[in-house]
Formats: sequence, C-alpha cells, structure tokens
Amino acid sequence: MSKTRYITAGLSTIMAAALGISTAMATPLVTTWKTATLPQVKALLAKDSGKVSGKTVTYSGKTVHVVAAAVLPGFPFPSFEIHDVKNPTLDIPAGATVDVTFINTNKGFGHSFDITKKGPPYAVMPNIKPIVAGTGFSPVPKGGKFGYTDFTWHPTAGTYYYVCQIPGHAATGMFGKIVVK
Ligand SMILES: [Cu+2]
Repeated sequence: MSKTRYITAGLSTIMAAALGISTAMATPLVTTWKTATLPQVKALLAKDSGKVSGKTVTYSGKTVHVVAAAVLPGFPFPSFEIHDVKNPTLDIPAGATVDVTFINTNKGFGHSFDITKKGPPYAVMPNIKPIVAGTGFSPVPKGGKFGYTDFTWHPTAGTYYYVCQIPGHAATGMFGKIVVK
C-alpha cells in the first residue's frame, strides 16, 4: 500500500555502489503526493496512534501510524511536529508495521521526511539515502492546499533518526530520534 518507491537504475546504480561512488549519484526518490486543505490536514494529524509524554511519543500494537507535519502553523522554522510536539522522540515496538504519513504545512517551503541510522550533526546537504523509501522533497504548499504522502516501514530494533533533507534544514534542527525496541 506504500505510495512511494525508488526507481532503480539497474546496472549503473550497481556499478556506482561497487565503485564506492557517493550517494549523490543515487537515483532520486519518486514520490506521489496528494493534497489536503487545512481541515483535512487536521483530520490526518488526528490519526497518529501514539501517546504523548513530554517530548516522547510512544506507540504500541502491531501496526502503528505516525503522522508528522513539517512546521505546523505557530511552530518555529524548520521543525517537525507530531501531536503538537516539536521534533519528538518516537518510541516504537520492534516488529511493528509502521505506516508513516507526512504532511507539509509550511507555506512557501518544501520539506522531506527521511529515516536514517545516521545521527546528528548533519551537513547542510545531508545527502542521506534513507533506509526505507522516505518521502523525498514535498511540493511547496500553495492556494491553501498542503501536500502529503505515505510510506510503510518494518523496522528492526535500533536507534534511527527522521530528518529533512532540504538543504540547511537538518543542520539547523529539523530532525528527531526514533527508538525501536
Ligand atoms: Cu525541511
């Protein structure tokens, strides 16, 4: 049901990997974006299945639904929000199926939500190949319409980070931690 995927480039990608060429050469992520109005965005945000405690959102069950926004109105740029918490740590049970919905609510800017094992600090251009097909760069909201997309992740136990790969965003704090255990 994932709406995102990588387009593989076949032999050239394999050769690039074999030669140790930087991920800058990797094939870009192609993502399908849908649009929602602000009331629809609020309904989507309410579908997050976690429970907030301080700066942590804890998920339980076999299937969890993470709904993240980029720069909700009223929050500082650049940041992610989940349950109105800025850049929260996500606690997810190992073995769970994680359905992620990412919505860009930041008028005038694009953002991405990509998952990596690489922690901070991040370069201005993080150039991270996500460990699961993430979102790639969102469209810039316009005309009261906000882009959102979905992907599914089956994490193994470990520590991960969600990051925005628009240049400068992760470097200036647009990331958070995910603990799977
Ligand atoms: Cu961003």
